[in-house]
Amino acid sequence: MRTVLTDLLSEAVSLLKKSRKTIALTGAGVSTESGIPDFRSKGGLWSRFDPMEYGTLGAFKRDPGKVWQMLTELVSIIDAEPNIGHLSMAEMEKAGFLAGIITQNIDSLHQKAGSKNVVEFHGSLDSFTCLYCDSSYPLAAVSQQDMLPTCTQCQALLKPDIVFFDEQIPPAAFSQTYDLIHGADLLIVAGTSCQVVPAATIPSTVQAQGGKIIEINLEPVFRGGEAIVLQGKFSEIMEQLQAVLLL
Ligand code: CNA
Repeated sequence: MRTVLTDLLSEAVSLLKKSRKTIALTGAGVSTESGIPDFRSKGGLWSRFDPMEYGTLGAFKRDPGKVWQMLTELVSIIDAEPNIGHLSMAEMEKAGFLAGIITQNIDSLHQKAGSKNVVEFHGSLDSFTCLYCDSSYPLAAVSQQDMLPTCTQCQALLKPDIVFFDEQIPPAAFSQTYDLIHGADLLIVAGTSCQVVPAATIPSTVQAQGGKIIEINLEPVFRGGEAIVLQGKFSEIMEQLQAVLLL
């Protein structure tokens, strides 16, 4: 007898096989198994750092040292490696089952895993820009400095190229996202609590054009008939999906 999860996996695989264009929306939960804490899970960053005190550009400019206490935990991503879930998504893209990924993550692990078409909706921690003269620095150069990295040209503060809560989504990320959404009839929503707008509106945009949703999460956001909900660890579920899909 098949388990419920196995039935749902088969349903998901059949949707993936039928789909003309599948895309993915990923969040911090896809990288927890690579050792990077997410925001909202138990023990996540927001249980220790208040988002409004640590997650805004205003806070960063007011008290950069304080915001760096939180950023330091994320800078550890320089050593993080993609997990089997990231690798499976890259394989799905290579095999033609995934047109691209819109990620809210700033850790570049999808690209490290080999995914080619990745939109970084909230920017990336891979580089830093001087708040005064706009000089750009790679993360490797910055992480060798102490906390509060400064520009070697003008000594002003460096800001990571991530999108804080009070900043706009970079226009290029927006247009790439809407290019990807165009014509998508299936969206995999993985490891996100879907609480941060405008990224959180992507599932309903895809649904509004007749698209279906497959959700992968430890504690799913979509319930009932709105989505195929694969509840569990991203890496385990993606590995199973990929195995059946790429038989
Ligand atoms: P979130 O609000 O912390 O939600 C994470 C979701 O993932 C939750 O629903 C969890 O249940 C789920 N989850 C956790 N672990 C797993 C797992 N192993 N398998 C499946 N599901 C899991 O994070 P969101 O991405 O929704 O919020 C968007 C923020 C988080 C963006 O601005 C990111 O920049 C930011 N962020 C990114 C990183 C990163 O780049 N790795 C880390 C922390 C925060």
